[in-house]
Amino acid sequence: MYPDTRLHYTSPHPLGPVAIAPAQILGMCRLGRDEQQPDWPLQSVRMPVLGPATAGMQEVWHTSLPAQDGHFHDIHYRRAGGLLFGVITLDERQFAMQDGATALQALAETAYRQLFALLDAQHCPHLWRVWNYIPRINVEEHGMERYRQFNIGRHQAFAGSRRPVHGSPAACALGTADGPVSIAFLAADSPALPIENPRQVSAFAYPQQYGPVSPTFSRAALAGQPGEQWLFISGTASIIGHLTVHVGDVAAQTAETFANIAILLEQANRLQPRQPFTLAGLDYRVYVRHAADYPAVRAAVLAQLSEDSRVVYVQADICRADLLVEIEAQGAG
Ligand code: 3EB
Repeated sequence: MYPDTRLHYTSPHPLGPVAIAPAQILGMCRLGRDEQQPDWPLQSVRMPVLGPATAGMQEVWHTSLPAQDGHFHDIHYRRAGGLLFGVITLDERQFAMQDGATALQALAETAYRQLFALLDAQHCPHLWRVWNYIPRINVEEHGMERYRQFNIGRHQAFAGSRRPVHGSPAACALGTADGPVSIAFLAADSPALPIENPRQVSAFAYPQQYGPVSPTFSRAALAGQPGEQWLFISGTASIIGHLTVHVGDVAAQTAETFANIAILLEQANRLQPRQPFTLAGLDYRVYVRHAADYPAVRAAVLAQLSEDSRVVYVQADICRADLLVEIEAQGAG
């Protein structure tokens, strides 16, 4: 990375004017209610926010350098030094079923091919983190669950762009009730170190029972440069090996998810022992399948974290029908 590019993050806070110099904003994510399109890349996540701040929340990625704004096919991106943040928003109705590929599969392949082409053109080839939001992710259409259709298209773009799956970014893939497909990503000119969970089968090596083509993500990624390390923990769930555990028990699923997150922290700290990451030092996004489970999930989260921890809860569909909760986290060390 360029020596003076620093990646900054403003934790989720209620919607309102952004208190950061516009030139230094890389991009933003809004959860819940959508508002005006700002000048910078915006990922609008149409998921109800649970808990007190129900109107909506926003978080901002920014840098120490002025950013350049750009458009590339369907991508709106900003680049500062060796960092690039982009958002792709695509309407499935613009895609047709073709050669046995569903519209969603074609969309996923198109989106990721655009993404990789942009990163190549920008000499910013290293994908650190991807946030995938897909309408009606668990619905079965044309004989296959939509998440599985998405996985086929995504994988085809990885393969077609000669991207090895074992160097996959940290990621998440969640479902909205409706709206477009939205994919946000953070990339850089320096690689991230992928981290796997020894208690889990790597997602890119899942057996066929989860779909004909495996998802392409790493359990976590460690990125940055000496003196500034970022840890991105992918969407993490109550999975041991490749199996969902605690089916039907949302509190136990939450506790098991934290056990997996703790293992990922341990793995990261082994690679980066000087400034260890701690559970308390991370920002969390918690996806709850059933809004009614929010109190139980919150109680199970507070058994792991303190009251003043930075946690946002949203209602989302999770990409395995038996998962009731999924948690992702990130932080600088
Ligand atoms: C899992 O562990 C839960 O398809 O990009 C988590 C994180 C999950 C990322 C993705 C899926 C994805 O399999 C699901």
